[in-house]
Amino acid sequence: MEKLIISACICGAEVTKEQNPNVPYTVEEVVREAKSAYDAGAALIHLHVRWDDGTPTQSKERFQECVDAIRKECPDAIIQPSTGGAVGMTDLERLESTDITPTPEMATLDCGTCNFGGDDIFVNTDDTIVNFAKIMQEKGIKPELEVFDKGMIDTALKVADRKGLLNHPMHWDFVLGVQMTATVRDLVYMAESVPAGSTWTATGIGKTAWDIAAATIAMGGHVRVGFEDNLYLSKGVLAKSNGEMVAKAVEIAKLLGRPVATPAEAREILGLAPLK
Ligand code: KMH
Ligand code: ZN
Repeated sequence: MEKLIISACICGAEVTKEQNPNVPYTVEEVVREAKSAYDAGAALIHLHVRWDDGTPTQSKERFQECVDAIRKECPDAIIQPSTGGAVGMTDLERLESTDITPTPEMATLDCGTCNFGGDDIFVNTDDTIVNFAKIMQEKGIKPELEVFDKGMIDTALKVADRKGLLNHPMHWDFVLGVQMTATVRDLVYMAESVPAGSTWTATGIGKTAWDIAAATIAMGGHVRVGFEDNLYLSKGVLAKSNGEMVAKAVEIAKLLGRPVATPAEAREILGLAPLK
C-alpha cells in the first residue's frame, strides 16, 4: 500500500481557545503547532491564519509572515494555505493566501456550497469554483479539492474538470461530518466516486475523527488530523497539541502496518515537484 501522507490542519478558522486553549492564534503559536505536527510525522500543513485576537483572516501579509516563520522550523513541509477562509469572506479575500512568495505548491479549492452550522452558509458557487481553479492552474498551484459530500465531487467534475481546469491526477479531501454524515459507508462511497488515479485524504469532524482516520489508513487513503477538525485526543481528553494528534495517527498507521510518508515522499505521491 502507498505510504501514508499525514496532513495537519493546525488552526482552522472557527475553533477557539475557549474550546481548547492550545488552538493557535499568534504567529508564534502557529509555528509551535506546525512544528509539533511536523516533528510527529506530518508531511503537510493545512494552514489558516488568525489575527492575535483569534479573528480569522486571509490577509496576504499575515499568511506570508506565518509561512516564512513555519518554513524556518519545518524546512521541507508542504505548506497548503486555505482558500476557504471563513464563512462570509469574499472570493477576493479568500484568494489572498495564494499571493504569497514563493507561490504555494498547493492550496485548498472548495467544491460546493454547504450549511456550516446554525445560520452559516459556506458559499462556493460554480463561478467561484471555476475562477479559483483557473487561477490555481495559471499559478501552478495543485488544488486539494475539498468536498463535503458526494455532490461536490460531481460539481467539481462538471464545472471545472470538463473545462480542463483541473490537472490530473487530482487530489481530494473528503471532509465528513459537516454536511454529510461520517461513517465508513460514507467514506467508501466518496473514495469510489473520484476519478481513477486520484489520490485522496479524509477527515472526520469532531467525535468522528478517529474512526475516519483509522478506516482511511486501512483503506489506503491519506489522513488529515488537527484542531481545525477535532479538539480531542480521545473521548473527553483535549489534545495538548496538533503533534499529539499526528502522533496518534502515526501509531494507528504503525498498528496497521502502513508506513508514513516523509515530505519528499508525499511530494512524489501528490505529483509535486521536488523541493529545490
Ligand atoms: N473554514 C471553512 C469555512 C478550506 O480550508 O478550504 C472553510 C474551510 C475550507 O476550512
Ligand atoms: Zn481549512
